[in-house]
Order: sequence, then structure tokens, then C-alpha cells
Amino acid sequence: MKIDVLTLFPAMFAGPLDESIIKRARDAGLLDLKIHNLRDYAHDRHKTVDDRPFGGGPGMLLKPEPIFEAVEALKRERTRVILVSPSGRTFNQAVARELAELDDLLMISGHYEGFDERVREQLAQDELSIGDYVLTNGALPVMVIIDAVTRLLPGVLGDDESSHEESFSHGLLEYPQYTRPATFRGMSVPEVLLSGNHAEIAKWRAEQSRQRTKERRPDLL
Ligand code: JF5
Repeated sequence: MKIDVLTLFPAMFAGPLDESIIKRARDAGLLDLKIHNLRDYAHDRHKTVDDRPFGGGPGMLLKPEPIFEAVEALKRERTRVILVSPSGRTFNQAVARELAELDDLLMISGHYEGFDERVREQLAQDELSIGDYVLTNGALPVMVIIDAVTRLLPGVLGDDESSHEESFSHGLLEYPQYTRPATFRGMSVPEVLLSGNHAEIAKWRAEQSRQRTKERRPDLL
């Protein structure tokens, strides 16, 4: 998969995507990730990327020209162009699975009060939010999306890391898990998990998942 990112803060991307599973995916050629500075596509002397909204009001908007020129330079035949802002549809595991099917993404990180509406209408096929809160810019949400999508690409996870059993794949929260020691600082592991009775263990885990989901995330039931 090829992912291009357009951002005013390319330095934020150094680090989080150079570690662990994402690093391994990049080194293996499963993810080709390129970070581009939106300011490089501003061609006036002052490298202006923002301007005041027509009609007044607080804050600044990202100007359309640098974004249009960057997208025209970077996008290919099959590229899905995605804006990242709090106004998008909410990203979740189903959206991650959908994006993991594609070959080519171009994500544009929002900033200030957001995008000139013509960017939305003409350039973007999609707009994603990672949740109902406001960040200073879209770099962290873009990295969250890249992480969630990359781990779903064929060959990225080893058998031990495999995702099919995890939360949101079966639609419930994970059951409680324990490893050795069986008693730690006076806290012991539930008896059933030490019983060797695999049917009872499966029943206990299913019940714990359901209870925990009902308590913490009733919206999932
Ligand atoms: C951004 C205008 C983009 O704050 C976010 C965000 C929150 N959930 N998902 C994304 O993105 C940065 C802020 C203001 C456009």
C-alpha cells in the first residue's frame, strides 16, 4: 500500500511510524509511506498556506491553491484522497478494514479552522474524524489511521500478533487476561483459568466479555 500524507508539521511524523510493527511493514515494502510538507506547495514569497474566512469569523482556513497543487502533483489513477478533521465520518475498525483494501491513499491533515469548502467538494473522496474532540492539527489522527490500517495489511502481523481474536473484530470488549504468577501481591487469578477445563474457560470468557461490554460500552451491544 502507498500512503502519502500532506501536512504542515512533517516533523511530527518522525518517531511514531519508525517503530515496531509499522517500521517492520515499511522495511518489508508492505507500506510505502511518504510525508509531504504542504508549505512546499505554496509559491508566494511568504509561503502562505492560510487565509481569513470570507464573511468574517474567528480563525484561519487552509487556502485552496497549495492543497489543489499538492494533490494534483501527488495523486495517481486510483488514489483515495481523504481529509482528516473533526467534521469527518468517525473512523473505526470497519473503516480501517475498508481502507486496508485500497492500494493508494492520500491523507490531508487539517489545521486552524479547517479547509476551504472547495477542497472538500472537488478534491476529497472522504473525510475522517478519529473522535469527538478537537486537536491542534490532524497529524496525530493521520498517524492513528495509518497505524490501524497498516496492521491489517496482508503479511504485516505475525501469527502471534494476529488480530482476528481482538476487540471489535468480534464486536465485544476483551475478557480479562492473566499471566504468571498465579498469585501476585495477594491477588490471585480466577480459579477457572487454572482448571484446564477449556469449555468452562470459554464460557467464563464469553460472559466476562459481555458483562464488561454492557458496563463500559453498551453502544456496542
Ligand atoms: C483539525 C480543523 C483538523 O482535531 C482533529 C480531529 C479530531 N478528531 N479527528 C480529527 O483534527 C485536526 C482541527 C481543526 C481541521
